[in-house]
Amino acid sequence: MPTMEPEVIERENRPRLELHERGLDYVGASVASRGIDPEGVISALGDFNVALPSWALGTGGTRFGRFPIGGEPRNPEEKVDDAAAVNALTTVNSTISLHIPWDYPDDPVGLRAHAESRGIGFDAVNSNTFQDDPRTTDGGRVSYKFGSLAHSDPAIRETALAHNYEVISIGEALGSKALTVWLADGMNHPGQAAFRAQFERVAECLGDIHDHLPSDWSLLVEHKPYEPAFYASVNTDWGSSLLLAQEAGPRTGCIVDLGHHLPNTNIEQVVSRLAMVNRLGGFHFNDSKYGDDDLTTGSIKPFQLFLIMMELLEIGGGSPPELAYMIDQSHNLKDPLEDLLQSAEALQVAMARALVVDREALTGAQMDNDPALAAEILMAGFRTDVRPLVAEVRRRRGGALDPVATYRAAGYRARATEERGAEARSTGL
Ligand code: PSV
Ligand code: MN
Repeated sequence: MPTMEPEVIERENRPRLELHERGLDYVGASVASRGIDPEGVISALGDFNVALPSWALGTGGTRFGRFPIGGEPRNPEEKVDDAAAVNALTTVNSTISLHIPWDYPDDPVGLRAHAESRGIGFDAVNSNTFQDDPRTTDGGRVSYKFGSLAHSDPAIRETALAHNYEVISIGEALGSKALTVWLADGMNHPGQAAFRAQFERVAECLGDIHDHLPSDWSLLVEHKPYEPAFYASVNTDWGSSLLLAQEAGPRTGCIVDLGHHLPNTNIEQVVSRLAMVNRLGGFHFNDSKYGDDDLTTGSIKPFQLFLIMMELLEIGGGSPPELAYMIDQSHNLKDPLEDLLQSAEALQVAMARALVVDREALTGAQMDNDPALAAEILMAGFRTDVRPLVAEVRRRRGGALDPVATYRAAGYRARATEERGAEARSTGL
């Protein structure tokens, strides 16, 4: 199995170290001048772990095609290996989120042991009732074409519930602590179904799932305005998601996927509102230009990402709160591992920028109704080149100063391709 050897990381770090240390001194001094301890920033960043999605370790595609890259992981074990390679470089992606049945583990206990040996744990497990698969559709006897938890036929709702229960038991064997439910249920045509009846069926089923959870688990519900339901999704927006979470039970939180909002939605405000009522469950990070584009995190709207991090620090009292953080992207052109490395860096950079904002001064400017000063303080954080702080987190934990360059120098993709084959295909959409 291909691995990311510490010696290679160390070798690649060596020539970069001097410049890194100079940058670190500079940013440390500039942050300290704002009364912020750079060591506190480094430590908070180290605690900000973001899970990797099993389905994004291979190439993604669109309905117009897919262009596999070679050496893609062929099973959950190989996906864990690739996650471990990413984590060896970044040190802040030590968990993986499995999608069932895309990543149906034949031996969950064995998979867990394999993951543990690679330093990888299991984040939320995801059920899938948006596709027909004999393993989720009662051996192919039912279809989710017209919905799953919202379906008018109780037998189909039961089948979808049984699938969710099975995913929970797989997750228990893996050591997961949450189930994420994203539903494709809705309508493609006006008049196709009744809004209220669909919503009530989903709410009731989510309540059943909630009550089925092990006592230390939580349920995460994820909204999305459209696709594949192009007229109306049942869980269409954060308001619907909040209502569903409230109806389902106290251990239900809402997932905010950055691509699942109508254009120009103020996502940081959504984050604040959900947190205010204790229903912010976590994030699916990606970026979006037009819709659910699943592009590299921070590549289109880095300022939005920074403002979301500002809200997270507000919620966490100055450090990232404990939520389910995950990357959810589709890597159509880039090597998926390089795209994940870039996304991990973007998340750390956005969080670091928020951590170096002088929050006390910002609150003062807000209370004094001084928007110009508030902007100066906010932008001082956003404009700080925090990359040495982020790189220092990695360096101290044996990670790479330059993850993408190190990944390339290690020849990981070539080794994976040699081992798994140029035609190896990963499961996922
Ligand atoms: C739906 O678009 C989504 O964001 C959900 O999280 C799915 O589980 C994931 O993408 C994978 O398709
Ligand atoms: Mn998502």
